[in-house]
Amino acid sequence: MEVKNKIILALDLENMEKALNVVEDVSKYINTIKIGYPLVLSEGLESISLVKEKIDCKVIADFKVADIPSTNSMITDLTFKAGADAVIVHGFVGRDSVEACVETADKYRGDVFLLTEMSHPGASDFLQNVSEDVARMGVDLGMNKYVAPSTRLDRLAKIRQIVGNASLIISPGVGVQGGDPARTLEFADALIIGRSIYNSQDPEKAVKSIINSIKL
Ligand code: NUP
Repeated sequence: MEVKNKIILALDLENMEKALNVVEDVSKYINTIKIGYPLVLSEGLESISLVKEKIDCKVIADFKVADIPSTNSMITDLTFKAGADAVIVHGFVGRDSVEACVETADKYRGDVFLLTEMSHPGASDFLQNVSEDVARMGVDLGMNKYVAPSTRLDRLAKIRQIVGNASLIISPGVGVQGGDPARTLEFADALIIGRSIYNSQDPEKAVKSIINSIKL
């Protein structure tokens, strides 16, 4: 997965027309789009194919899959059938649940991103205690794609250390949640950015200014 300009657009909008306008605005600079519950629950699972018809891009389905193995398999299967290129999966539910997603994704040659520690403050209540073990489990399973927070760089650095330099880490939390793009990219391979782009009056300009801040 080659993320253009190291920016993944989080398309958390509830209206397809608005979402497609943002996608079109940033299409020169972005080739990877993350779609999650806000868009899919508003506009349906076909949101994935509609976005891919609009611009040539990869879609990461942010469904934070966290169920028993058989249900995880079904969710993953439906996600790739709908045209997604990758799915984001929670690790805290355990090895068998994650394996179910990986096995199903393999049938579609799809990618699975393992969510280690989340970026919001509440992640330190419970998730932080297990996030290093989650990352180690991912390594043990031979996984090479991870999500880790830009809001706590010490934690991001630790997770990078565990998963190694050959793994791809994508990092949410830049902008509105407080993370810094350039500093995050010292440890992560790409940034997941939503509100700073789609809430901007001029999404293209917002993306360009983030790209400039990365290059400094
Ligand atoms: O730990 C995570 N933090 C996070 O913000 C894992 C995520 N998947 N996300 C998602 O990244 C979140 O659901 C949203 O889609 C995006 C960040 O958006 P924003 O804070 O840039 O608007």
